[in-house]
Amino acid sequence: MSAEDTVSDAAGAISADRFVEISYDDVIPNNVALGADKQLQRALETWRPNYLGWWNSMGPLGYQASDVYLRTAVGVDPAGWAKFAYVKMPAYRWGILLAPKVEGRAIPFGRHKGEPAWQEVPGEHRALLRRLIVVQGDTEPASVEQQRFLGGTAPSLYDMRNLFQVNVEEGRHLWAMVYLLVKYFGKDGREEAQALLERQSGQMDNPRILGAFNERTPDWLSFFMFTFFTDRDGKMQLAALAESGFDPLSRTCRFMLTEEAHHMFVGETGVQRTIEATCAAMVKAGIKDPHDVEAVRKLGVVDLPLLQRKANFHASVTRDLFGSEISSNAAEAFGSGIKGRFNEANLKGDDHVLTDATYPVSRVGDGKIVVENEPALRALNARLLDDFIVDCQGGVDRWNKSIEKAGIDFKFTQPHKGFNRRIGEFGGKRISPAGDVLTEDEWKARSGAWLPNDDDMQFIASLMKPCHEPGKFASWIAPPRVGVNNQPGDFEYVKIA
Ligand code: BYC
Repeated sequence: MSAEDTVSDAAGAISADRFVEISYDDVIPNNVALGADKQLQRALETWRPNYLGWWNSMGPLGYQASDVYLRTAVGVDPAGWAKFAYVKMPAYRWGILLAPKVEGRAIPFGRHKGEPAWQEVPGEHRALLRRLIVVQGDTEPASVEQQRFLGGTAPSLYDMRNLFQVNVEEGRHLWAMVYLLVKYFGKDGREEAQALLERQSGQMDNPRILGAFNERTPDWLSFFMFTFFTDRDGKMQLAALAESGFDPLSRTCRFMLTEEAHHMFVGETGVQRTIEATCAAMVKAGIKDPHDVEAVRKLGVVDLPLLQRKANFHASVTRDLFGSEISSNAAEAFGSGIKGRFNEANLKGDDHVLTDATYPVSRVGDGKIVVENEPALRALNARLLDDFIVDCQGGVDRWNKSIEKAGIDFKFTQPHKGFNRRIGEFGGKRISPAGDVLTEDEWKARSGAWLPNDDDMQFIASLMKPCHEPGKFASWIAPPRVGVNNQPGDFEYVKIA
């Protein structure tokens, strides 16, 4: 039985009423009646081999012939949308899935507030809309490229499977944006769809659009931090786009958010399990001081100050993804009803038009950090960034609980918003994690203690040894509390071929 058959069988086991809306008979699984739109179907079927070519050359290195225990979306009902089965990655059923249409939906914000949501691209906002869809689409394959080499050093089959799950779903998110481009933007949409496969993470001549997606993801700690912080930018941005007055974008993003939750889970629990392994080893060896780095590293686990430096790096690079705090692009996207705020439709206490509203924005003034009120419309990126920082804190608090439980005196903190920024109000300014404004010399003298240094990276690299035996885990990471889909501890998540 082929991997595709396995998934079809699995999908067939889903109750008929849920399954009926997704066609898995088509080459491209979908719930958008693709078969009824021959031109679109042809365009996507033309793009598909190019996508598979990209996947084979830029997707996970190795393991493409292995059976991986993956979930595949088989419906858009939140109560039962996915099915687990062994699949070979190239046979994953990448498809086009939109959340159900809400009849009578109105545009929830901006100048067009209250008008019926658009089912077609509004001509006057076409360029802006296309740009946002392209930027969103560009991040998806970029992250797969960044994570290409990680399978070979997976600390367990469980983690390897999670990596591949994230990868195939980022691939599906690319499909989601390509669907919008090809269906709604004609020839230039098709050209953009092709260009999404041509830019490459970290490539000098043709890099990915946003900074963080050209950074390397060289090791598993980077992967966990990336999925904790950067995938959470994905959540915030998708949530803002899910509010869009352009209904197909809204519906697409709403379904993508369902998948995104797992990616952040992988990141949060990956760091958590690393912390647990460190604390358990320290307790066992009778080491009380988390800053006794030499002693801790000898145990084959990651010292907590190093994890803090990794978090500082990923938090700050990800914060740059929100763009400048003060942005006329963001004001225009909001005013025109294209991109809302986080949780827009449920925000109480304002008019969702924001003509006269203000928002407090932090910046450097007179050698110290000041907070100034700015027109809320122009400060939307600042606001989304603040929402993101709040969202991160829940995970950081849970990490701290584990440390506290182990009786170790250490607490993770998020660095100040201005720390290590390249974009926006703090771009190029020197701010300590505590929020002090520094001179260049002070920064040079102290930043090695705040960001991963060469010694840290070498130590992490020394830990990155594969552990590919079912039920076994590398020394530096604890097993998960529950298996994927409640599978037992020694489950063979990847049958390495
Ligand atoms: N690097 O007014 P500005 C995800 C550009 S992650 C390089 O400051 P704006 C995922 C900007 O493009 C979510 N360039 O900001 C996670 C603009 O250029 P143009 C991805 C940058 O436009 C993990 C110029 O600077 N989705 O899904 O208000 C795995 C001035 O821009 C950067 C989105 O981001 C940067 N960091 O907002 C997989 C949503 N920042 O247009 C996936 C869609 C800014 O003048 N994108 N620039 O040539 C947007 O909403 C906006 O484009 C941004 C920027 C929020 C990114």
